[in-house]
Amino acid sequence: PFLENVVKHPDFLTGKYNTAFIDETPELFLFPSRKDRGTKLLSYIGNVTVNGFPGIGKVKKPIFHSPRKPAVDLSVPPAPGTKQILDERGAEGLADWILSQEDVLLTDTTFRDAHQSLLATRVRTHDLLEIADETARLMPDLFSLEMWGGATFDVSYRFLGESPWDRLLKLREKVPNVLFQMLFRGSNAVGYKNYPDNVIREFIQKSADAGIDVFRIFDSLNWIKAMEVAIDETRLSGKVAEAAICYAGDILDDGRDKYTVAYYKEMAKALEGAGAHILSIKDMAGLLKPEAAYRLVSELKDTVSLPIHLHTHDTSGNGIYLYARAIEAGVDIVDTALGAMAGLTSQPSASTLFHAMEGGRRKVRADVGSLEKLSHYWEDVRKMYGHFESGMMSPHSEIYFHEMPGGQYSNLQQQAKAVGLGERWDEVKEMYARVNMLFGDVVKVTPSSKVVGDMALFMVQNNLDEESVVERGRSIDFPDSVIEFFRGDIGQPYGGFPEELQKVILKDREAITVRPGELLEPYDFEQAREQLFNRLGRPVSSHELLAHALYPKVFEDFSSQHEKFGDVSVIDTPAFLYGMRLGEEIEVEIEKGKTLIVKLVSIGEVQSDGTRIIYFELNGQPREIVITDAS
Ligand code: 3PY
Ligand code: ZN
Repeated sequence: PFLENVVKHPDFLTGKYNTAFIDETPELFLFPSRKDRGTKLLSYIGNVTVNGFPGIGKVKKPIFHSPRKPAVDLSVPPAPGTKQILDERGAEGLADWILSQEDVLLTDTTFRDAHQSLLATRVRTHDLLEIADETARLMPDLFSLEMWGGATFDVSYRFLGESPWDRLLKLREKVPNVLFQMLFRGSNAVGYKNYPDNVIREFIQKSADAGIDVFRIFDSLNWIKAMEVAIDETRLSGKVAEAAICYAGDILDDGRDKYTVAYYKEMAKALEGAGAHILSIKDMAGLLKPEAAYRLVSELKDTVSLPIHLHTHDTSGNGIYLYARAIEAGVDIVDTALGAMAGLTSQPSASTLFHAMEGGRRKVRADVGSLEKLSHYWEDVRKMYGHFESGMMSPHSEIYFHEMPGGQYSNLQQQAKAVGLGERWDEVKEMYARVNMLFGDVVKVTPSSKVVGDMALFMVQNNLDEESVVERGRSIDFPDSVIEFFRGDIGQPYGGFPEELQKVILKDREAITVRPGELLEPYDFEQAREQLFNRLGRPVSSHELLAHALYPKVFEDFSSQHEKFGDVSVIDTPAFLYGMRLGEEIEVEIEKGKTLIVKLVSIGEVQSDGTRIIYFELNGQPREIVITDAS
C-alpha cells in the first residue's frame, strides 16, 4: 500500500520526483498480476505450438542443436577497450586516439545491421546475451559493437515481444569494455517520421544513460539541418557524435552530376562544423565502388581532420575490395560482421578482411582465431531464423542499378508478395530505379527509401509510368508516404522537389520548407505519463514513455501482449518461433537461478467454440491451458 500511495501521488506521476530508479530497477515494480508467470509462459508456448509464429506460420518444428560456443574462461574479466578510452579521455580524446592508430579498426555489426539486413531484424535478445560474455572477451580490440538502433527498436516491440531497452541494459552489463554504437535516423530517431525536438533530445539522453556511446546520426535526405539537434544533444550527453554522409549516386559516373566529390566534401565540412567527432560514410546500399571509395576517402581525409568510419553492404560482392581501397586511402574504421552473419546484403566479413590485408602496410586489428570461434555460434543461431532469410543466394551486382538499401531489399520483396506482386518483383526493382529519377535522384535510406519503394509498388500495381503519373495524377490518390514526402514532412531533398510532380501529388495541400521539427509542438511527457499510468495501471518508466512517444500503437500492443504472456524473452528461440513437439521438454530460466521445466504432454481436439486444451507439465505438475485455434 505504501508503494501504491507513492506511485499514485500526483508529484510522482508528473515526474517531480526522480524516477530513474524505475528504469534501473524495474523488478521492484512488477506487481503481482492475475496470472502467474508459469501460466503466462505456457499460454505463449501453447499458442505458438497451435497457431504458429507470424511470418513462419504453422510448420513442423525443425531439430536444432545447441549453438556451439567458444570455451572462454569467464572468471577472467574482459580486457579494457575503447569504452575505457572514451570514459577516461572523452569524445575528443577518443577521436585523437583513433587518428593515432596505424591499424584499421573494426566495428562489428553482427548484433544489429547484419541481422537487420539478412534476417529481417529478427535476432532476439536471448541469442545476443548467450554470446555476450564471450564477445566481450574475444573481441576486446573492436572499435565498437553496433547493437542498437535502426529497425531493432521497432521490431523488438512489434515482432519479438521484448523491450529493446532491456536488451541494451543487459548487454551493457556483460560487455563493459567495448563502445556500444547505435544507428540514429536524425530527426526520425528510430522511427519513420519526424518527432518533436524534445523527443529527440530525451531519447538521446536516455539511450546514453542506458549505455549507448556512439551515435551514428544520419538524415535520409542528407539534410544537415535535420541532424543538428541530435548532434548537439549527443555532445551534451558526453558521448560520441558520429555524423554520417549517406552515399548516393556514383562519383565515377560522369553522366550523374548531382552527388559529386565536391558535394560530399562540402557536406563533410559542414558536419565537422556542426560538431561531429567522427565522420561516417554510410553506404547503406553498397553503391560505393572500390575506386570511388579510394577517391572519396582520400578527398575527405584532406578536407576534414576527423577520423573516418566507413559503412557498406556487401550486396554486390565488392565489399572486401572496396574496404581494401579505402584502407589504402587512410580510412580509420570499417564496419564488418562475423563470417556467418556477413556477406550479401549484410556487411563484409571481418575475418575475410583480416586475411585480405595480411602482409600489407595496414593490418586489421582483430584476433582472427577468435572471430572464427564466435562465427561458429552465429552459424548455428542463423539456422533458427531461416524463415526470415531473403532468398538472395549470390552476389547481386544489380544493386548498382536499382540502388536499394541492404535492409530494404527483403522487406520490399515481402511487401510486393503481400500485395500480389511477387511474380513481378523484377518490374518492381526496375520501377524503384525509375521512381528515384522521377523524384529527382534522391538519397534513399530509411525513411526516404520507403517512399521510393511505396511509389514503385504503387506504380507497378496500377500500371502507371512516368508520363501517366503526371498526366492522370490529379485524379490519383497517392500513397500517404509519398504525399508526406512531397509536403516536406521528412525534410528537404538536395536540389529541391521536381515542381510539376509536386503539384500533381500535393493537389491543394501546402508544402513546407522549414525543418518539420520547428513546427511540431513539444511532446507532453507529463501528460503521456499520466495517461499511460491510467491505461496500464502501474508506474511507467521513462524508457516505456519514450517507446510510447515514438510508437504509440506498437507500444500499446506490446504492453497487452506482455500482460497476457509475460516476459517471453526468456524462452529459447526454437520454442519461441516454433513452439514445442509432443513429449518435448525444455527449460526456461525466468530469472537468475529460477528455472521452469516445461513438457508438452498432449494437445486436445478443437472444441465447438474453436478452443483446444493443451496439456503440459510444469516442473512435473500437470497444467492445462486453453488456446484458441486460429485456423
Ligand atoms: C536503418 O535506418 O535502419 C538503416 O539501417 C539505414 O541504413
Ligand atoms: Zn547499413
